[in-house]
Amino acid sequence: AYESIETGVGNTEYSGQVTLGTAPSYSLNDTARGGHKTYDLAGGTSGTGTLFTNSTDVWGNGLATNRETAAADAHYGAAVTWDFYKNELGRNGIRGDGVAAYSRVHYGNAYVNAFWDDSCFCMTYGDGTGNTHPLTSLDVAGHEMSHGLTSSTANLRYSGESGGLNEATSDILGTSVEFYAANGSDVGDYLIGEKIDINGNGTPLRYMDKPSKDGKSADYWSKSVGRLNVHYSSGPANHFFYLLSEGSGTKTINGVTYNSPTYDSSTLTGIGRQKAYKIWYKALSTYMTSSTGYSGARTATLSAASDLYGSGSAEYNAVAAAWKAINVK
Ligand code: ASN
Ligand code: ZN
Ligand code: CA
Repeated sequence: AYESIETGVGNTEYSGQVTLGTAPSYSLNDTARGGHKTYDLAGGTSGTGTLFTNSTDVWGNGLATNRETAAADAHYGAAVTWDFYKNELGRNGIRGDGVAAYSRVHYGNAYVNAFWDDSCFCMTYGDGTGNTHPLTSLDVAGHEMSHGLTSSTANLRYSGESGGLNEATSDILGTSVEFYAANGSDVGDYLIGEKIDINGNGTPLRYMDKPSKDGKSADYWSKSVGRLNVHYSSGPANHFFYLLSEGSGTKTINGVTYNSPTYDSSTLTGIGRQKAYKIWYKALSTYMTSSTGYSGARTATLSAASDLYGSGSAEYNAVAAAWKAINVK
């Protein structure tokens, strides 16, 4: 689904060979997508860094030892996320104003994180363990950029239940971006960070079909869920999204086998991820507020499903059933 009118070639670490916006010749500046630029922090931890420029229009070599490689991944991730917002959500950039954020790579030394920052309107990526696994995979880029989208819409407060919903929104949209790209090795999955080897043993950072597989996340809502770290209280909402998209039980998608349980032992049939993310986005941008928790997210998504597909539609009923299946009634 990803196309570029530009001619730059990116040899990424995680997404194979891709096309990049590189105008004027040659810099990492995507003029077709709000002028999104990618900068080199070169180990620094502040400031904007230096815009990536090049004498040829080939960027990176697929290896983290080449410092353009992480830049190619980050630049590509921002472009696909931009296209996903535009073509799937009908949104012109993070704020809906056609203006791009920017990306910074090579933050610090062996820094194992990536983050969005409202104050710079930018995304930042560390180089990961041993500086060999930069945090620039497509799902992570989509996750970070979607923190900007959440800030521009519901602005879910980053603590308690609203914080879990903020995190889940980034996982839901980051995952949706990965499926949308369907490019080369990015076939799409319901795992977060499966390519960055953040645990050193090949396992992903998070699992949407059964979030507790990470050892920390909750599968279901309970009164105590809001006391968890936001990256674990996101679990029930990620699980909701998986169940709404794909249904319960065992399912193999693009070679990955999932097994998604339900709180009430109900059997669910999914409505497909495209309808699911359209419902989530409409809820986020129309009905959720900074203090929305799980109960409010249920109401918001039911209102969104009603707007999009009709109250009492199969989609509306599937939303209600998926919330019940994670113990939100
Ligand atoms: N990578 C993390 C995230 O986007 C950074 C953080 O904890 N805010 O959630
Ligand atoms: Zn996050
Ligand atoms: Ca993934």
